[in-house]
Amino acid sequence: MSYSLPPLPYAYDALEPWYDKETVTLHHDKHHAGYVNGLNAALEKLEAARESGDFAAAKALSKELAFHGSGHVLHTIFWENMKPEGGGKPMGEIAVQIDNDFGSVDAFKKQFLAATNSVEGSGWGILGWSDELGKLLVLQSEIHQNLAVQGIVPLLVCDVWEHAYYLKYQNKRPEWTAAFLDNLVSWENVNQRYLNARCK
Ligand code: MN3
Repeated sequence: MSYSLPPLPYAYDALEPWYDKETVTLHHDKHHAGYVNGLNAALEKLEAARESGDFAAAKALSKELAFHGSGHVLHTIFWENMKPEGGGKPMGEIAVQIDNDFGSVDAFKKQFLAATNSVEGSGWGILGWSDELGKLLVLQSEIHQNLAVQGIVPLLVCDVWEHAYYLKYQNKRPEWTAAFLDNLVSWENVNQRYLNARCK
């Protein structure tokens, strides 16, 4: 089985003016597609290794799997996390849990933006649910997979690789992350992901 690039859940220009059509098009059709292709290539090479019994490349292929697999997963969540006319306040059960774990929506937003804006190099800001810890956590991710707390289920992810914002926002990463949170986030999607992730 191989994976394919999921279509965007809205038109390429649907997130204007906060997220421009040119960036969305390149980001989805080229960058996200690259991670899908990389994931499929890693899985094919691992299958070939199992067939031949030659695992000389196991270390490199494991890294490829983590990088491209995480890239595909995070981008899939990222597109679904946004909608036209998004932003506003968290709603539903996620709003209650944010109050429990961060004290207030405002405190959560400040922490999320501070963490996301200070990612070293390429990476992501992530709001995730840990069923083991019974808690929401704000995390940074370097590239796609480093600095994770194991077992976390990403609910809200903000891409801060330069390809995600540089055409429109240039070096002003905080303007991109503020636009994402204030004008693009679909809290309905984040809340549904929280409900799906929460088992205990
Ligand atoms: Mn990206």
